[in-house]
Amino acid sequence: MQMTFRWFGPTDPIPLAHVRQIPGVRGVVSALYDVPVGDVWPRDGLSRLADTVDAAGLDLAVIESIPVHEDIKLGRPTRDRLIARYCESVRHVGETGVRVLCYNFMPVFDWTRTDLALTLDDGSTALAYDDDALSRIDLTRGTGDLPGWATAYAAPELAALLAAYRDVSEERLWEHLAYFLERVVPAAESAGVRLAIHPDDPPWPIFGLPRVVTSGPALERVVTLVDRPANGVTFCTGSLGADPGNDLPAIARSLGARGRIHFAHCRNVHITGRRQFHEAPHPSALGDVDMRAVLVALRDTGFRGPMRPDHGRMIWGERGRPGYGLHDRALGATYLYGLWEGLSGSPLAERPLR
Ligand code: DNO
Repeated sequence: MQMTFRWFGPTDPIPLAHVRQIPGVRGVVSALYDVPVGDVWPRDGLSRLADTVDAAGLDLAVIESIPVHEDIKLGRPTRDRLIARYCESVRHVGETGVRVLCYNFMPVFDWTRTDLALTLDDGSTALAYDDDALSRIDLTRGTGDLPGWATAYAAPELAALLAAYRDVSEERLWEHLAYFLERVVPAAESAGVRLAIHPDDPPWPIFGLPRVVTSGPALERVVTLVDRPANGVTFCTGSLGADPGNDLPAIARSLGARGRIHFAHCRNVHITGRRQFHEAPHPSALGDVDMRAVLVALRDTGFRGPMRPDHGRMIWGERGRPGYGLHDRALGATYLYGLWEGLSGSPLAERPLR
């Protein structure tokens, strides 16, 4: 296992020098944030990013993510050109020496929450989701009202996109994912890159849009669509863990045994109702994810890939990008690192600092 930390590039308020000081963290998870969706990711931009990370004494371990253009998810005729460009980006990722590429196949919206700063008992704030609150969000005004990650869409553009998805059933979305993977997996394989699909977050349909990567059987289906080692998953405990029907250790065990977990996102959630949850500190006892059991499953199946703490709360007065402050994620990394050391029976391959 390699402990990593997400960094949002030079505009991230957290300097790489601080990431370097988190015990055991050697890998960085990052992306190019200035490439329009659908364009080829330039090789020189990627190597500049890798050099910046290198200069801080860290290693660019994962690209998260190259967004998949909506036309690909919609199965529009333009998809062939867009998929060819995606393959070229994947080649460039491989040429930069990065071995893992995380991506997702969620229509229109990436991870979605209804509250970015729910105050918990200890005074910290966390991201939260409530399906009833979601149903009150008015999308006729575009994405303006939506907290979270959303790509900004003006009202007419969003309305057109939502209308286009009315013809895309879950089965159609699966076909479009298969079409994409049939072309991208061979490119990844020859570039020496492992693809790691991120589960849908939350793992159920939102705003009437289909979402299919929501469970263990769904992840098994993804890796079977193109049954090659390069076609794997990001095992995200927080995304899958929002659905109490998902048995996380069992899913990790089964995908891990197939050698298809290429990246692990570890985060805890506390489920407070039907399709209602908030994020929690990483340790098992503080939420509904049995982190220890998940890590045991990863250990037993020989997981060797990058792992990162996922969303943290805002603590100690920190202000920053929701879910991506420094302090709580650093505590998460340290907890995960210790848990892993205890479970694996030996320290990670690290050297003492001078
Ligand atoms: C949220 C992240 C996701 C993830 C993408 C991967 O914080 O886990 O945004 O990066 O879904 O494509």
